[in-house]
Amino acid sequence: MNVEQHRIDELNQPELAAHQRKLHFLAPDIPAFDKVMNNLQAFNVAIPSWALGTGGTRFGRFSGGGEPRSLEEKIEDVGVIQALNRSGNSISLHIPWDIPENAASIKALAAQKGLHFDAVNSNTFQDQPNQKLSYKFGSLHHVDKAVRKQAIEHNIEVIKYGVQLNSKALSVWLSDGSNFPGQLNFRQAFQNTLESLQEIYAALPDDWKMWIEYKPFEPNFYSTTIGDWGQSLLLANKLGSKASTLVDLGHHLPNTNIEQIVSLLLMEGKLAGFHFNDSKYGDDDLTVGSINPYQLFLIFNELVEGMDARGMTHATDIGWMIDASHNVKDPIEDLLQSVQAIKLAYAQALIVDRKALKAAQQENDVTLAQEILQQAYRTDVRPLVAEASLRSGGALNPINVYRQLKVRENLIKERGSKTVATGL
Ligand code: PSV
Ligand code: MN
Repeated sequence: MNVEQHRIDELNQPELAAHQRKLHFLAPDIPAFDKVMNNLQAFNVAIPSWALGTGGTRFGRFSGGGEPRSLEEKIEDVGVIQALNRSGNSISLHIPWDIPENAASIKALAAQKGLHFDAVNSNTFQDQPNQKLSYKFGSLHHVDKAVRKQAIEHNIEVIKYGVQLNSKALSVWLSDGSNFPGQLNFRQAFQNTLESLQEIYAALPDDWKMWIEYKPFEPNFYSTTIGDWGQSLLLANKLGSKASTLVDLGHHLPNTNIEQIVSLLLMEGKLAGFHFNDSKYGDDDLTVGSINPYQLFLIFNELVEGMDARGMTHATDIGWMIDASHNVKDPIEDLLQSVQAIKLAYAQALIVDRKALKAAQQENDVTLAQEILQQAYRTDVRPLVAEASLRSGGALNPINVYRQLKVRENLIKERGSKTVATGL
């Protein structure tokens, strides 16, 4: 479904006066207003192709209506998101869930919607029909060289698909690990993983990156071979400058200080980027900002400070991606909410009084340092995010416009009420 610009403009109209009132009230308190606006307008988050369908759990799946039945339809859905919020201008593919059979036409369709392709993700955590060897006991870390070879070849094939689409990064997440003590020789598993990754790394084009994601548990419950940021960073350092560590917010044990991890990875030039989501217990894949928006702000606070310290461009120098999938919401609404939450946290981080914070830190003025951070966090920055969207041609309130346009109802008419998208 195409969302036409004039419809967005029309539906913005009734909200315009209230928006301008709120913006005029807030603007004098934002010293670098134009800079904040430029940053917000430039900021985009990649949409994962696997989040456009309804997610399931191991207990079942309740599919929603009008789910995309093909990669083309997923691109259409991302096009809707991009039209509404002007901050979702790319799509990240998971292979083989979404194989671009005809790269040229897929690329053209995406371009038509103002989209390009972000990182490509390999999948050696599931067995595919007709696959020769099983990944039951892992892939790149497997004790059997033949299994490792098969998994290496899959990753190289994924790079080839990515090259056709003009992607620039391979994102690797391994479920490799063990379920019981004694099952695995940790050193051997790590060495096998390193050697496998080295072969994949050798196949990366010059201008490509390899992003190494870590996760402490699930689907293995005793050990994961790339279980934390230390193990990922170790691999990235051994592999070379194209390899770095990808932080998925849901891949930490409870109460981990993720913002500190982010700060140090940035300092080392080894922060690949993010898979954003939120969680209460484990890798819950809930809507970004729905459980712990303060943590999200603290992460963005470190990102802005750390990226500025290295002279990096916020919008493009690391990978920003959502990795959430929900089982009871409309996936497009869920993604719109996630992007919105990310932009709010980013806006709050942009308005932190850095000079004052630095001075307070230097003086060990703990109270003042906390006040400064919370001053930014407690500022209602929604008018800033809405204004950035408006200036880029998006909706003041994307969810509201989405509902008024009856996008889901139209998709159900077009695609039916019992469609199932590929993914988890
Ligand atoms: C694993 O939990 C993960 O975070 C990886 O990024 C996978 O690619 C993705 O989820 C699959 O949903
Ligand atoms: Mn992830």
